[in-house]
Amino acid sequence: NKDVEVSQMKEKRPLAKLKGALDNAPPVRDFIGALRTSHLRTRLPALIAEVKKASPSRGVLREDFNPVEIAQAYEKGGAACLSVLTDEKYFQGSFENLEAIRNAGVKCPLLCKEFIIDAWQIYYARAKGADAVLLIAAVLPDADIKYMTKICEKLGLAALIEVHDEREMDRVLAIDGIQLIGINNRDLGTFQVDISNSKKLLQGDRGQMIKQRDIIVVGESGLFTPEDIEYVQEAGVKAVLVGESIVKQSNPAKGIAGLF
Ligand code: IGP
Repeated sequence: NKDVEVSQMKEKRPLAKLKGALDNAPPVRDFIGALRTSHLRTRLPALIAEVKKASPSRGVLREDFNPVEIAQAYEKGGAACLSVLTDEKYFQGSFENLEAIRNAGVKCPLLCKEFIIDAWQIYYARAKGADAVLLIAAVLPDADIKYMTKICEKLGLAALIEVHDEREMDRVLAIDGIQLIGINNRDLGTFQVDISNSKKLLQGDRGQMIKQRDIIVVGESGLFTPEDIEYVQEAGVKAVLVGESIVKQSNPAKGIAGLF
C-alpha cells in the first residue's frame, strides 16, 4: 500500500533535517532555458545526455563507469543538460554521483533521475544539487503532479513530466502551468521501445495545444541514430533524452557527434 509506504518514509525523513542542506545548496541553474537556447542555436533537438551505469532491461552498460568523466565528456560534446540516474535499485545510480558531478563544476543543468513518490524527495534532490526532477505520470495521481509541480516552482527547479500514452498525455495537458513534458518511447511495463510513440502522442489536437502553450517536449529513450533524432524532431520534439547509445561509447563526446 503506497500510502503506508509514503507516511513511513516521511517519518524517517523529516523535512526539518534537510533545512541546513537546503540553505547550503548550490544555486539552481535554468534547465528549460538551457534547452531553449540550445534548440534556437542549433535548430536541432537539444540534448539531455544521461549518465547511467545500468538498466533493468539492458544490465550493466559500462564496466568502467566513472560518472564525473562521462558528465564532462557529455558537456564537451555539446549536451545542453544532463540526466543523472540516482536510483540505486534498478539503475545502480546514486545521489553521490549527482553531487560529484555538480561539485566537479559541470555547467550543464542537471536532471535528477529518481522515482519520486513523495515531495520529500524533491527537496532532497535540490539539496544534492539538482536543477530539475522527473515526475512520472504513470506512478503519480494528478493531485500529486500538481502539488509537486508547485513545490518545484517554489524551489526554482524544472519538472520534467513523463508520459507514455495518450491517456497520460491528456491528464498532464489538463494541468495548468506545465512547461516540460517527456514522451517515453519505452513502455516501463514491458521494456519495449517504439520511437513512433513520440509521433503518435504529438499528432492532431495534442500537438496543437503543446505548440500554443509553448511546452517543450522531450523525446525519451531508444534513440540510436541520426535518423532516429530526425524522426522525433519531425514529430515535434524540441529536446531528446539519450542514455544507452552514448554512455556505451568509449568516448561519449564522439558518441554525441555521431548522433547529430
Ligand atoms: C534514456 P535510453 O534508451 O537512451 O538509454 O533512454 C532515458 O530515456 C531512460 O533511461 C528513461 C528512464 C525513465 C529511466 C526514461 N524514463 C524513467 C528511469 C526512469
